[in-house]
Amino acid sequence: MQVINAIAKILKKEGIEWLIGYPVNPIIEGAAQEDIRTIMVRQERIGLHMCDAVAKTSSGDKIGVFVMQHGPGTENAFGGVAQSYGDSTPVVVLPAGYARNINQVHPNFNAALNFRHVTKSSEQVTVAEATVEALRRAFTQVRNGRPGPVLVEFPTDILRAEVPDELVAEYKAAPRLKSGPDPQSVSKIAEALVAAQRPVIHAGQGVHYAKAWPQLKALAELLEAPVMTTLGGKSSFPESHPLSLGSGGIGIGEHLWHFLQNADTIFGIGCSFTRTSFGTAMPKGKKIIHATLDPYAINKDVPVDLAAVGDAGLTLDAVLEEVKDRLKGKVRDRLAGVTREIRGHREEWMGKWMHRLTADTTPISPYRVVWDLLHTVDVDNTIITHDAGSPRDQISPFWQSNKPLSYLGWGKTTQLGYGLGLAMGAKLANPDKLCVNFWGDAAIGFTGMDFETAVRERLPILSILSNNFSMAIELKVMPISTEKYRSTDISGNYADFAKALGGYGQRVNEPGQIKEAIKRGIQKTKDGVPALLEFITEKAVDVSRYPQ
Ligand SMILES: Cc1ncc(C[n+]2csc(CCOP(=O)(O)OP(=O)(O)O)c2C)c(N)n1
Ligand SMILES: [Mg+2]
Repeated sequence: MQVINAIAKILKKEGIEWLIGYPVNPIIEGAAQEDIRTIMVRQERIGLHMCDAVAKTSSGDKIGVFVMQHGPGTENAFGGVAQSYGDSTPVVVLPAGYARNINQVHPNFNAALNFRHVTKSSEQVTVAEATVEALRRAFTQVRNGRPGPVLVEFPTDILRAEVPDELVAEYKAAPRLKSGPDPQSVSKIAEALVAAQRPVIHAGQGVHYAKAWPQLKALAELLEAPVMTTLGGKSSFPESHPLSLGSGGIGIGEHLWHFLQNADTIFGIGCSFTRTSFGTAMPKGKKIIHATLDPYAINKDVPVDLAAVGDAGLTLDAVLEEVKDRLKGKVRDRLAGVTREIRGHREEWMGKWMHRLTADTTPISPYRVVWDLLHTVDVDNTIITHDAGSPRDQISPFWQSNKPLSYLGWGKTTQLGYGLGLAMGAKLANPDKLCVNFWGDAAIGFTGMDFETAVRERLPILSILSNNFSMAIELKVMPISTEKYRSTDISGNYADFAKALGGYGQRVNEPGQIKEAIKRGIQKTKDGVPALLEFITEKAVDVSRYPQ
C-alpha cells in the first residue's frame, strides 16, 4: 500500500479519531479513506492548539495529530509546536517535507532539523519501509515520560511510495507505561510531611495527566494541609474545598500568598517548579519536597530538600500509604484552624475585589464579565480557558473550578490567540460540554480568523471577548509610544466579524446586559452555532498581584 494509507491505518490502530491539518499533505486523503475525520483549519497554529486541547482534556488518553505541507506550512506551524513544547503537551506532528533529492539543499526548510529544539523527538523518514518503525517510536514517545510534541517528517516523494502490507499489519499500538517512585524517597517524604507544622501542597498538571485527583484530595485531607495549584494544575483540586488556596500565576488570592509565605514545607506534586512570570515563585527558606515524573525538573529552578521521581498517581498512592502508617489513625485536629485561617484571608481578599467583580460602570469592568459568566454557566459542565495577557490574570484567581479538567490553565510560554484553538479542541473532544475561551482584542488579532473554522467544522464554542480597544497590559510599559503615537491602541468590531464568518455575534456595552447575552450565547452553542460575545470593557490594569 502507499505510505499515506499505511500512516492512516497506523493512526487507526492508535485510536486516532480526527486528523487536524492544513493542505497540502496527502496524509489528509489517506486518513479520509480510512474514515478518520479530517478537520481543516485556516492556519497551522490553530490546528496544533486544537491538538493540545484534545490531549489536555483527556489526560493524554487521546492524542491530537496534525499534518501540514512542506515549506511554508511547516514554517508557519513553528509557533504551535513551540507552544505545545513549552506547555509539555503530547501531540503528534506529521509534516510533509521537500522531496529527498532537495530536502537537504538550501534554502529548503527541513522540519526534522528545525523542530529539534521544540519537540521530544524529531525525525525524517528517508525510506518508505521505515514509516512503520518511525511511527512506532513517535507514538511510544508521545505516550510516555514527560509529555511533549513528537514529529515525523515525510518527504513528499515518500508519501506516495509503496510499503509492504505485512509490515503495516504487524503494527501494534504503543503502550502507555507508568513508573513509580523509589520507596526510600517516599518514606523520607512521608516523614517530612507528617513532621511539617504548616505544609502546603503545590499541585501541577502532572496530577491531571495521572488522573490523580482522588489521591491528591485524600492526602490533603489526611494531612489537613492546604492545596494550591499551578495554572496548568488548576481544577486538579476542587477550589470550593475548604483546604483550597486556588491557583498560582500572576493573579492570585491573598490567602494563597499568606499560606505560601508562612509555610514550613512545600510539597510539589506533578509540577516542574519552573521559574516563570506566569507562576507563583517559591519563597526562600522553606523545606522543598519535589515529586515529578521527569528527573530533569529536579533542582532545575528550585533547590530541593527531598525528591521523588514517578507518576503523580503512583507517587501519591505510595505517600498516602506511608503517611497513614505514620499517623496510625491519629487526627491532629488541625482542620478547623487551617480552614478558618484560609476562609478569613479569602473573605477579606474577596471583600476587596467585590466592587470590581460587581461593578456597574461603563465601559464594563472585565472582572464583572468574569463574575457574571461564573454565575451564569453550569461551571461543572464547562471547560474554560483564558488567553495571554490581562484576561488570564483577571479570570484565574476568581474562577472557581471544582471538576477536574474543567479549567484549561496554561502558560510557560504564552502565545496570544492560544485560547481559541484550545476551546475548539476541547469542544471536539468533549461535545457535551460548554467550551469557552476568554480573550482580549489583541489575542483575537492573532487567531480570530479561525472562528470560521469553528463554524464550518461544527465546533460550537462560546467566545468571550474583552474589547478595550487597547493592549491595556502594555500601557504601563509603553507610556511614551502610547502618548506620542498611540502605539497600544487597536480597534475592530468583533461581533460583526463573528457574524460575517457565519457565527453568532453580539456586542455588549452595558453591565446589566451581560448575563442575558451569555444565556443567549449558550443557547446559540446548543443550536450548533459558535457565539462570540464582545464586551466593551475598560482598559483595566489592576491585578490581584502579591506581593503588591
Ligand atoms: C504572540 C505574542 N506576542 C506578544 C505577546 C505579549 N503580550 C502579552 S499580552 C499583550 C497585549 C494584550 O492585550 P489584550 O489581549 O487586548 O488584553 P488587555 O490587556 O487589553 O486586556 C501582549 C502584546 C504575547 N503574549 N504573545
Ligand atoms: Mg485589549
